[in-house]
Amino acid sequence: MIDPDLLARELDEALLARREIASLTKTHGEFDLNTAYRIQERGVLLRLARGEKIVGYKMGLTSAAKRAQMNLGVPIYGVLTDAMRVQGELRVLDGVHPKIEPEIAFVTKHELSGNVDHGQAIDALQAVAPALEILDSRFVGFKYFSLPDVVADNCSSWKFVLGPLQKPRETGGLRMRMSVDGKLAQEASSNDISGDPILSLLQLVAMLPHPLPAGSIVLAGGATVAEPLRPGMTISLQVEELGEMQVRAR
Ligand code: OOG
Ligand code: MG
Repeated sequence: MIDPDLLARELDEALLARREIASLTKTHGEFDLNTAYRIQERGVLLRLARGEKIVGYKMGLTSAAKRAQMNLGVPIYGVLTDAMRVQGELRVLDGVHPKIEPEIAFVTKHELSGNVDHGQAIDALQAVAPALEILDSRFVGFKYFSLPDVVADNCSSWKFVLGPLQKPRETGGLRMRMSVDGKLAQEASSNDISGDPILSLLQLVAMLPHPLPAGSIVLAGGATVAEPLRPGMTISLQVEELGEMQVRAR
C-alpha cells in the first residue's frame, strides 16, 4: 500500500535538499493518478505548513511538443504557491536541473467550477499575461518517469514569472518567441497550448476537485519544449499583442 504522506515527505525533502531521487514508482511500485494527486496534495500541505500560500494552478502537458519531450500523454495540473513566484531574476543553483518554457497566464476575477464554456471563462478573467515557467524535477535526470510520478511531484513546478498584466482578451493565435541571450530559441503559436490557451483553463476547472477561487493565477501550459536553464542566461519572451518580459538566471 502506498502511503501518500510518506511519499510527499520524500519529495519535499528532495526539494529542500536540492537532491535528485529515483522515481517513486520505481522505489515504491506503481500507483494510479488519483493516488498521485493525493501525494501532490499532501506535499502542498507541507508547503502551507511552512507559511506558503496557494496563489493558483498550472496546467501541464497541454502541448504536443511537451508531451513528446516528456513522452507522457494527458494534461495534468499542479499547485502554485506565492514562494514560487519570482520577478526578474533567479538563482539556478537553488534548483537541481531547472528548465524554462514559454506560457500564457490568466488571473481570474470570479470563482469557476464544473463545466465552463469558452465565453464564461473569458468573462471570468481579471487579466492575461505572458509568462515563463521554470520547471525543476525532483527525479534523476528530469526524464523517463511516469505520469503519476510527475503529478505526485506537483508537475515539476518550481518557479514562475508573470509578464505585464493585460486586460482580459482572447489569447488564441498569438505568436510566441522565447529568446536566450537575444537569440531566438523557441517559437510557437499560443494555439499550441491546448488548441487555445483558454481551453487549458476550462480543462483545469473541470479537473479540479473543488472550485477555482477568484483571484487565481493559472499557467496554461508550455507552448514549446522547455530549455535547460544555466547561470548567466537572460531569457526573454515576446507574445504578440501581450508584450515582452525577461528573466535573468544567476
Ligand atoms: C511536466 C510539467 C509540464 C507544461 O507546461 O507542460 C508543464 C514536466 O515537463 O516535467 O509544466
Ligand atoms: Mg509548464
